[in-house]
Parts: sequence; structure tokens; C-alpha cells
Amino acid sequence: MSNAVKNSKTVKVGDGIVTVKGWVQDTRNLGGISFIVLRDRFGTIQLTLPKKKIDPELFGEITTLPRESVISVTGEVKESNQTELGLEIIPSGFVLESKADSPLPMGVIDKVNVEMDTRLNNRFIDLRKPEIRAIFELKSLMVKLLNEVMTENQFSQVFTPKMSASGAEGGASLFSVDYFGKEAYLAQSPQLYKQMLMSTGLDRIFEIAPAFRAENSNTNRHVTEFISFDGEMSWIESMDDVMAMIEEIVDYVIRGLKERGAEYLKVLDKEIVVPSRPYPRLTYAECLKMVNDGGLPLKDGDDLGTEGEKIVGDVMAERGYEMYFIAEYPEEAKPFYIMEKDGTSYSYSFDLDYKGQEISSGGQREHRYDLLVKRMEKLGLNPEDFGFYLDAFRYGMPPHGGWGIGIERLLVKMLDLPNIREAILFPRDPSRLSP
Ligand code: AMO
Repeated sequence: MSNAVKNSKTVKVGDGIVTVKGWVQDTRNLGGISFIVLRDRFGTIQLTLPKKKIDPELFGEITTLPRESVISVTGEVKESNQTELGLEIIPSGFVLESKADSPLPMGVIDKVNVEMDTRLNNRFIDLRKPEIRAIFELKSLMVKLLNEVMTENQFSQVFTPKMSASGAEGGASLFSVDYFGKEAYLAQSPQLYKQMLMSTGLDRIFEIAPAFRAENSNTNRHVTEFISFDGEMSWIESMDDVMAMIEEIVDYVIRGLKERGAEYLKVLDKEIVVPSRPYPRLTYAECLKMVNDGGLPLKDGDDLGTEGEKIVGDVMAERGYEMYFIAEYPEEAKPFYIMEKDGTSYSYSFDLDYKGQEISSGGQREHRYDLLVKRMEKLGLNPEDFGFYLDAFRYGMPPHGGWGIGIERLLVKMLDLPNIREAILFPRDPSRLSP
């Protein structure tokens, strides 16, 4: 009969003989007794080896294993008041599944500060640290929560192409690829497709997928590939309906992470503060005033920029709000698909900002064919380049609006992480294409 296979979470005193599997995190040889810390997904467990009671060959082999080797150990579970789990395993046999080379390219438990580049170059080791892995457990939970709240609100999940003949968010940030001799582009956003779907009856959709931006900027909030959570909904009365929907979604996700992610938040030593509701709805004009009062001389029409967003964030924090909308941006600064605010130079657009940083943008779309074509021309675009998209507006298109949220930005702000790269397993930026 084979022994029960247990892990550091399920093993109990009284289990008798068990098998546990994991990485040799650390070995301490104290003469008459040796200790091995074995790590698995859930934590660590102590293997105790009293020299006199253990087969000499086994003792010699197991206590000289290089750190991070992978083993499968069989032994008896004994109570112990010296360990965190209150138990230890006395090995009677083991299988070396994979011997680790030494020295390691970087340590797993060493307390030395390792540069981010070194960590990212050796991400497979970096991710062995529980506090690094916890971020990705939370990201996984975040996607689950998004699926729950979207399904609850009758949104269907869709998957749109990531290679296409045209972009939606401006030519400068497109990556081109060779598509059988023709030029194609990686999707910057599912914008055109999610809007086209509004003409089909799939009138509430969402997508969680990679988006690619050829932005040659090395900042702590930009990467060239991120996960975009997009939503689009029809039959809206105004962009207020879209903002209300986002507020409900974001609140659900943050609460869910706080409650159901508690185990990982503990590993990270972080606490999530759920932002106060309702999320205030500021206008661009109001923010411009805040920014000017804060000493940054921006003019009407200027982008608030990182510095402007930060000033608004500070003012809002003083008022007790970490999450707020900034609406009605100048129409000239917004893409062609955004609806203009009649008779003004503003538009039905908004950003959602969290602690002084944009995490989402969206708005009401121009669904009237003639006005959409006019808007394209005004912004210097050739409507003929968007034929497949415009066709969907010619044969019956409901009023609609939507948003795109960079899920890494949301996670980074929620956990107060210093860099968006912390929330991406294998980040891509202008100087990183590997691993
Ligand atoms: P936008 O271009 O503002 O809007 O992008 C939406 C959100 O995506 C995230 N994001 C990024 N995250 C990391 N690195 C980047 N380089 C990067 N660029 C964008 C941000 C941003 O708020 N189609 C519209 C959305 C819509 O109107 O539905 C769009 O893509 O969190």
C-alpha cells in the first residue's frame, strides 16, 4: 500500500507514515542532528534527522543535497513544539526528483536586496518566494471575481482578434507583424470589435485579454503588453450608466480580494482599504483648477499628465477619496469613437483614477454613423481605413459606451506595489523581451 501523499498544509500529527514533496529550502547540520526545511506551494515543513536513528546512507545523501533540489520524502510524522506547524517528519526514505545546480543565480530566502532586473532575469526563482507568488494568486482571484460580477450583470465574455489590419488607439503605439507578406498589427485594445458587437444583440460584453502598446517609455506604470479588462454595454442613457457599472464592478473586486484573498494579503503583509462610495465624479475643468491651484500651470485642453493626476490624487485623498472619476475631457484629446458633448469643446469621456493614477478610461461612443465619420475626418483619419468598423454603424447601432481597465494598474495601486512589473509574471517593456 502506498503512503498518503500530503503537503505542508494537510499533514497532521497522527498521520503516521506520509510522503511529502517539495524543494529543499535550507539544510542545517548540527553534528548529531540535521534539519531540512522543505518548501511546497503552501508553506514549509521540517524534516528532522537524528543521525543515530537514521540509515547512514540516507543521512549522508539527504543532508548534502544542494538547496532548491526537488525531493519526495517518506517518513513518520511526529509532534514537535519547536516548529511552527507543531510537527516534524523523520525521514525513512526519499527520491531525488531533480538536483539543483549550485550556486543558485539568486537566493530564495536570503534577505539581501536583489535588483529588479536580476529578479526578472531569474523569475522562476523569484516566484518561489511566497510573497512574490502571492501577488499572482491575488491576480488570479481578481480575474475570477471579474468573471463573477460580469456574469451576475448579464455580460457575456468574448474573445476578439489580437492581430488585425488596423489599430484603434493611434498609429504611434502599434506593433507591426509580418502577416504572410502583408503588414498587420498587434491589438492595442479590442475597441473596434467590442463596439461592432453592440450592433449584434450581444449587447453587454466583456473581454480580459492581452493588449499591446509600442510605447517606448520606461516608467513604473507602462509596459508594452498588459491585460486589458474591457467592457461595452448598449442601451445606455448617458455615460453615467457606464460609470455606475464600473463602480459596482471595481467595488466588488476590491471587496472580494480583501475577503477571499486574506491568506495572500497576510503573506504580503498588506491591508486593502476599500475606497469610499459613491466614487466622486469630477470634471476635467474642475481638475484643471485643482492642478493650477496646486502650482502646475496647465491650460484648458492640456493633458493632466502624471504630475497633474498626482495633484488631483492628493486633493482627493485629503477629502477622503482614493477612487474617483474625471469626466468630460476636451474632445480633441480623445479618440474618434468618443461622443462629443454637444455645443462644447468637451466630450462624454472619463477616466477612473485610483490614488492619483489613471487605471481606466472609457466613455459614451458616437453611435450615429454620419457624426462618427465627421469626427474621424476632424481628427485627421481616413474613414476608408475603418470600413469594416463603420459598416457596423450603417445598419442599426444602439447607443452604447464602455471602458478599458488595465488590471495590473488596478492591482498595483490596491497593493501599493512600487512597479507595474511586480504584477506581471514575465513583463515586456522596451528593453525586455526575455524571459
Ligand atoms: P486607454 O488607452 O486609456 O483606453 O487604456 C485603458 C487602460 O489600459 C491601461 N493601460 C496600460 N497599462 C499598462 N501599460 C500600458 N502601456 C498601458 N496603456 C494603457 C490603463 C488604461 O487606463 N479603448 C480604450 C478604452 C475604452 O474607451 O473602452 C483604451 O484602450 O489602465
